[in-house]
Amino acid sequence: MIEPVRFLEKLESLGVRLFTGVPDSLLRGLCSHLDELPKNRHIVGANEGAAVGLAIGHYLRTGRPALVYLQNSGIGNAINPLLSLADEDVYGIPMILLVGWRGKVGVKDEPQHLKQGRVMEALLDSMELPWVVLPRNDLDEVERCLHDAIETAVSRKCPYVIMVEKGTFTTTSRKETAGDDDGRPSREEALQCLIRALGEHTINISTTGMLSRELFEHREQAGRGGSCDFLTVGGMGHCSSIALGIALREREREVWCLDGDGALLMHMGTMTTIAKHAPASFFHVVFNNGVHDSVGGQPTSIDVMNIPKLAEHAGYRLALATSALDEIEQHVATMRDRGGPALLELKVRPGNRSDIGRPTRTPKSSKREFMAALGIFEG
Ligand SMILES: Cc1ncc(C[n+]2csc(CCOP(=O)(O)OP(=O)(O)O)c2C)c(N)n1
Repeated sequence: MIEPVRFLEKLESLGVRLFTGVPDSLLRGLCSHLDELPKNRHIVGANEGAAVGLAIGHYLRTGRPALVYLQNSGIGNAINPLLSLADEDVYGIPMILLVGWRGKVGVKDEPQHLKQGRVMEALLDSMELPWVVLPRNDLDEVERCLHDAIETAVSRKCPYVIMVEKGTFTTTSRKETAGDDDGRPSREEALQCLIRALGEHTINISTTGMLSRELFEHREQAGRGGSCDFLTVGGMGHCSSIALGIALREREREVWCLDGDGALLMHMGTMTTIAKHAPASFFHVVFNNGVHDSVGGQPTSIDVMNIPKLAEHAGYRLALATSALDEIEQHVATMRDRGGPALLELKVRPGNRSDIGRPTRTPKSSKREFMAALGIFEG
């Protein structure tokens, strides 16, 4: 396995001065070291395409390639600026992409990672990007790989992809957050409290990562299948658009979008679409722990922003915030009273139970049940 510190030292010795990306659990060890770099050397992007944009700007101003890190599920966000700007057929911008390879054939993984993992090689080949798998045992080989990658990127003037398999980097244990939480509840506690306040008749769309796992487990334990829950297991950042699509055609029931701060930031423009189309049945709850908790707890940029103010300026009818569990029920009642689109920021602390389960149903059977609960039966 590779020590992240040595890996970063090597990259710095090869002239890499900017590290930017969206965190991934396979890169967890590396990402926690990046967090310790000064703010002008490490930037967590709002999404993977934005990180590619940062790398392009960095090259234009310094003549040096940056490193962009991401999970392979984020490659879709990056394809546009990669192929239509950085590509050697357009501007020709050197950069290194370090990509966590979820769903690699032969490695057990969740359904949402399997297709993306399987098509990775063909996808990179069809993008005509040079790529390699990072060796993980011999440090000399790792150094040669990095050296070749930078040399190729710089001489060909193109992005160069390094794929990272599971178990490549060593990880240190997660930073302790207890005592640093101002008494904020956990995401799971806040979720359970919210679900109680919502009752049985809402449609709930939950965001990517631990929140969906916690929701699923809660339903299983409560003996109800969660048939009115749709888990956004992939497509991070699109939970609110899915909820909007449903709310625009739903007359009877409320649609509650259960979002994360990282996911909200990833495609924040959707908030204006929500406000513009303004379904009265749309309610947005952001579980704000300030970090990408599900993949290792790297900070998001949400701390520079006031979420309720943002929602109000975007045009939501109402926006509230709390970190108190005993205020949730009253806030839900107020939102219902005023009607949507309305937003509630729940300030929660980072972290999750280590034994949290994973959805046991296939995505297809969950979809069928969800649609049937809405009275839609697929042919
Ligand atoms: C496009 C894309 N990029 C990255 C990921 C990896 N990923 C899964 S969950 C997650 C963090 C989500 O953070 P947030 O929305 O703040 O929720 P939290 O985990 O903190 O509850 C990330 C980065 C992904 N699934 N999809």
